[in-house]
Amino acid sequence: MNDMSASPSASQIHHGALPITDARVIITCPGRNFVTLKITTAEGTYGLGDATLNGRELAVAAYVQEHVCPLLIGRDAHRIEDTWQYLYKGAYWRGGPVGMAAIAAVDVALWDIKAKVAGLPLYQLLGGACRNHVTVYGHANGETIDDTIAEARRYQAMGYRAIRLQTGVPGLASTYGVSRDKMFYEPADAHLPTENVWSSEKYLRSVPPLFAAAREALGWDVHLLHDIHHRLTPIEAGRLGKDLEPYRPFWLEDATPAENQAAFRLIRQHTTTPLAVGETFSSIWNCKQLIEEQLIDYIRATVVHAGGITHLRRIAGLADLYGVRTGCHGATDLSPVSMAAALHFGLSVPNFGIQEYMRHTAETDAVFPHAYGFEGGMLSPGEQAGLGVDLDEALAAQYPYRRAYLPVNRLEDGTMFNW
Ligand code: EZ4
Ligand code: CO
Repeated sequence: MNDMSASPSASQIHHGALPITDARVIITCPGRNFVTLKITTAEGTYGLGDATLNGRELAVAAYVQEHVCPLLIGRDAHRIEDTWQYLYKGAYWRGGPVGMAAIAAVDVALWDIKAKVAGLPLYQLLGGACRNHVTVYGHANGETIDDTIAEARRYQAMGYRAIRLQTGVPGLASTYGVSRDKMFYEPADAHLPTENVWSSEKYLRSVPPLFAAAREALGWDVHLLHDIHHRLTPIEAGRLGKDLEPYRPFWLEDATPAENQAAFRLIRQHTTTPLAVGETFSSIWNCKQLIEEQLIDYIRATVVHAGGITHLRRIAGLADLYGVRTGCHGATDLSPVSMAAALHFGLSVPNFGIQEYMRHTAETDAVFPHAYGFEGGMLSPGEQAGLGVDLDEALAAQYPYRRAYLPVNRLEDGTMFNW
């Protein structure tokens, strides 16, 4: 019999179902913009999902509020995988950073709800802890090599076992990733984009001396990382990787743009320095070749920008087959909701590598009270049921949205960069 009216539907409510009764977007700017989805169920349990896309926040807010929230009302909050498939495949226009951040927000909010209903911290639903804590790396940066090393020592004193080093490039007025405010660096800095001047030649000369001095000063028992922010060609990145080999960096991050995944073959041919990429990726399709050809060592895709916990687990599963470990993005534009999700994920995934951790300001932490905490270079998600993060809506309302952009780069002759 082919009775269409009797075909099963995802929105049908079964025994034990938990109907979604409300879904809405909350935008707040406690120093920087955050977009949060709050999903509430019939029995009052609610979950939070982060939908922040740095510099394009309102596009995702509108996508979620106008196009996704109407689809959620009445659905069973427990059907996480089916909801993911419905939003991804049902959109017809699949993927993309805006759409995948929107799906991520729903996915994380539903995991939060399921774990709260179960009365367990989320990592328990993901298979339980695979390790005791989540090792994180912090950012030490300074105008000069000496400043950067002084900062790195401060991070060591705070207990960090892994530190990303960025230093000003002599001859360039400003360098992305190098800030005046040390603890709370915020790259989205202006009402209209700041324009930085870039020179790969000057930059390439500046990094090996930084690493030489850092090993001399800090020794070998600390992991040292470096972020290129997609600013080199593959062959330039190959050279930098080779130049840094004697100092054994933990990884070189975002060496070159990865729209063309095969570009990493060229880097790989020239250096044994481990490679990490993927903070801007939105799906498994952005890293399939990178992983299958073992062109990278760490995949940096995050919960918020790559389709939530459900999709990030899929990426990690593929990566595990090829010896690629996770190294998730964890900058300040990922709200505490995403940071908590990253910690539950990181604690439970077998092929965890390292987690980035840039601290949020006290204002942000007050808007998003949370159970996770830092100790001895490690983060732990805490034992609260769910994600262990809340949103103080009254406080959030005191910080209205402010337009802000990431800087752009031009070469010394004015050419728009990155290549
Ligand atoms: O440029 O989060 O590794 N961290 C980084 C960050 C990113 C910003 C972009 O939104 O590269 O500083
Ligand atoms: Co980065």
